[in-house]
Amino acid sequence: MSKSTTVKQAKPFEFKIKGNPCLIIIDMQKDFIEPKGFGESLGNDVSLLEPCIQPIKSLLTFFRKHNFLVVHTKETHNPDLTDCFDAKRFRGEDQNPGQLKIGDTGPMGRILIDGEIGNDFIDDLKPMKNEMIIKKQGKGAFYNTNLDEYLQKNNINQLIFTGVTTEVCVQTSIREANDRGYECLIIEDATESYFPEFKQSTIDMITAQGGIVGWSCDSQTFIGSFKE
Ligand code: TIU
Repeated sequence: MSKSTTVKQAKPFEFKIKGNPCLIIIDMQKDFIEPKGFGESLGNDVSLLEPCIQPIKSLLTFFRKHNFLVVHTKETHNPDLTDCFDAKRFRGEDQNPGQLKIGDTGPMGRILIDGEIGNDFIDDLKPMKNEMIIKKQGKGAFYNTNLDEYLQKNNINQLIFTGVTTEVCVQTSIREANDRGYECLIIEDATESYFPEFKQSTIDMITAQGGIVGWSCDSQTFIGSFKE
């Protein structure tokens, strides 16, 4: 059990595990990680996100082995787009008239639409049947979802954050979680951004000022702490 585990090398100081932690995997969907999805439609080089896949797989295996809770989030919209603000859907349309936007049909199906191939999780990180999937329309995992309720019901107080992209959906979700009273640890090698410098800045912002938003460490440091 985790009761006495401490991640001694966490930044800005040790992270004491006080109960069972929950692994939060943010938006590991083809739409962001594979070509011809939403991420690429925004002009990004999606190959930059690939390095975080293996560390997330290692953490997922570890959490499953210990029977710790796992939550997978998914940025998604209904096919009729009634749950998508125009401010999100049409952002940048005038600047990039030829680009696919949310709801348009691309090679992986309709961009960011629930049930389409591109909107599904990548093959390496498919949820198991017993794992919670949180569908979200915003960047934050708590906005307009029942994530907080689900975590409270399961007596979770500490969240281990992974996924993409670091400064958009991951950072928004960590800030939402911190304001709701959760202790948050971001796993540095288990998150990526289309902008490496934004990833580093995000981790620095989270851990600065005595951990104003949370803690950080890498995946092997986290897993290794349970063996000490
Ligand atoms: N564009 C970008 O960096 N991210 C998103 O739109 N969503 C998530 O971060 N998942």
